Amino acid sequence: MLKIAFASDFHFGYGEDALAQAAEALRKAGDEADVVVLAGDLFDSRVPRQEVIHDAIKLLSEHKAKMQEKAVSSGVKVRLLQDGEESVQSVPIIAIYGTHERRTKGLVNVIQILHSAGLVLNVHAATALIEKDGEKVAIQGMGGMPDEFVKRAMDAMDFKPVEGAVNIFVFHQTLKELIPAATECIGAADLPKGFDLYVDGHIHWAQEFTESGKHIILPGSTVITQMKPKEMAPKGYYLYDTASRQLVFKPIRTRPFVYEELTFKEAGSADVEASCRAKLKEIAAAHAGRQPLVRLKLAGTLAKGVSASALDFRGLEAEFADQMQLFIEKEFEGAELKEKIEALRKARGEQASLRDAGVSLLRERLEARASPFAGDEELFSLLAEGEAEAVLKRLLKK
Ligand SMILES: [Mn+2]
Repeated sequence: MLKIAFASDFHFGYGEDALAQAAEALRKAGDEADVVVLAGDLFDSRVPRQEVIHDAIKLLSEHKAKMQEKAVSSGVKVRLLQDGEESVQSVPIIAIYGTHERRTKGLVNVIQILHSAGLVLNVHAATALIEKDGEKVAIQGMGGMPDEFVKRAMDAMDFKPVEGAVNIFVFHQTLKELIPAATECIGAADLPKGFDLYVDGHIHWAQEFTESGKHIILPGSTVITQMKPKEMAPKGYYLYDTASRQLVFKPIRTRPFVYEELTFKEAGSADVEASCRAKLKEIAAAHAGRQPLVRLKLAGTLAKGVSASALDFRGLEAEFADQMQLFIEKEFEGAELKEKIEALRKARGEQASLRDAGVSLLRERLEARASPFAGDEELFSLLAEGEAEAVLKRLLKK
């Protein structure tokens, strides 16, 4: 019987919690499982700072050593099938790159670096074969990519389950069943057929569901990056027993996150501040000593002559600075244009980095003008990477 843990979206480099909470997930998952699978976005950026890579390497090598030892004593064997070649491996940590780590063709991403360093087994366009006591599990996957190219790439890669094995497909995309507003992304029906379990990173909440006959899990992120109400649900990883085919969600200890909405009616600035203070005191008492993340959304209307932009919360922020990480958001009706633009910018940033948003805007514009550069995926990626020389070469070629 093999036990496999699935975790995702550690986002190393995103604040101090990312490393601590990934460490907690790896420690627990590594103790319970024979193999740990990481479904992308281990890092928060394409070219992480060396300090971030250093911390991640330290953490991964520590857990790899522990898991390797366990694999030897319990007789777990790992092989990698790639480009028609098979190699014996000793790394029980399997990964793909996510949309945050993805780089364009020809450039090296950080998951490839970890693979070359022998810290993870990269199963993008490759298959890890795990064997124990005559039982076989095949794990294959595809790294994260822009939604508009996924369907084509997935069809071209033509993923097939391995005969005689429990088959797991790992990927890192938006699914239209989960985000109905995302129009260009794939749905469960587009996923390769015949796998026993589909593991999707990218989506930051944990969920298990069946769609188009496919059993899909989202391990979710181990860190809060978006401060949406959905992030109040527990963070953790899934543990899969390949014999019983049972899946259990295992929560980890994380910094608490509290999202509260206060709605006002023709309130003056002193009323707003007093209500906020009372609510914050309540939250601070409920999570004493744990420095919760708190997002307070203020809605409704303000009294005549009171402007939302004139409301100053610096005093409140200072008052609670030792007890929580506080974000106060003003969403009063009739909010000024500046605030609306800011909210819009934030909403875009949550879907993709600003750089990605810029690139996808450029792509849309070029397509609308039927430019010869429309649909040139590599050009867009190179632009996003800031590879000026490569961009110039490409432009001169056309
Ligand atoms: Mn992510």
